[in-house]
Amino acid sequence: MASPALVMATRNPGKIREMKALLQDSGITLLSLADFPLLPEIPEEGATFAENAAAKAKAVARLTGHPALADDSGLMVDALQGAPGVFSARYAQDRTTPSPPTDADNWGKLLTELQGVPWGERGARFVCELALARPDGRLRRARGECAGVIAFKPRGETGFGYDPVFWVPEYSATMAQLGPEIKNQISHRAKALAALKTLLRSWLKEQETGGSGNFMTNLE
Ligand code: ITT
Repeated sequence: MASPALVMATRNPGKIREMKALLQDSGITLLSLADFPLLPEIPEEGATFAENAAAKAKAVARLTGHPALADDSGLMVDALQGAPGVFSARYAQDRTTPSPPTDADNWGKLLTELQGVPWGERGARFVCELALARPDGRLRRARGECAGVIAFKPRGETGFGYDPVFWVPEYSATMAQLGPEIKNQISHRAKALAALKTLLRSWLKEQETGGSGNFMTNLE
């Protein structure tokens, strides 16, 4: 019997790599948006991580006919009143250049904004909102957070996004120095996914046995 399939509703390779590692022993076949090239781009227009994740998961589940897992995440910095927040991926976007900023552009801008801010005021947290949607419209969400401090300079090579400047006090290292094994134990993404795992298994079991909902692929 084919193993049940879940579509990861993201184009971010860092998120895909981590979700794959976090679900590696689950027996779930993981599909990504690359498996559905005809899918339209789903705009992120919500004011919160939760709204964006829900909109992405619902659209992808409806269009593909598979349960979909969307991740809207970002970094909230205390000294910047929660910025860059939902704009984390586009923080250093330059209006004159259409290409999206690189991770280094984004954390470079963050370090510039925080110049002169002392260690004690550099608190921040990563936030991850996951939304799991079924093709019939049912939706569940989970949130995970990971607290840290914005370092004065980047360190480490692993992970993605703001990891090189995110200092994890418990390990006296940046997230990018910790490597995937430790990151996947403590991250905002790992915590949110842990809260959804039981439900995920039961929904996929229903899919496998044809229990409920229409799981036919709508994009053939
Ligand atoms: P999708 O919308 O296709 O999922 P995206 O990169 O546009 O990809 P988001 O809008 O959720 O995703 O932006 C999240 C940004 O927050 C991401 O680009 C990173 O810069 C940052 N981020 C999220 N999780 C992170 C993590 O675990 N480590 C470092 N940075 C992270």
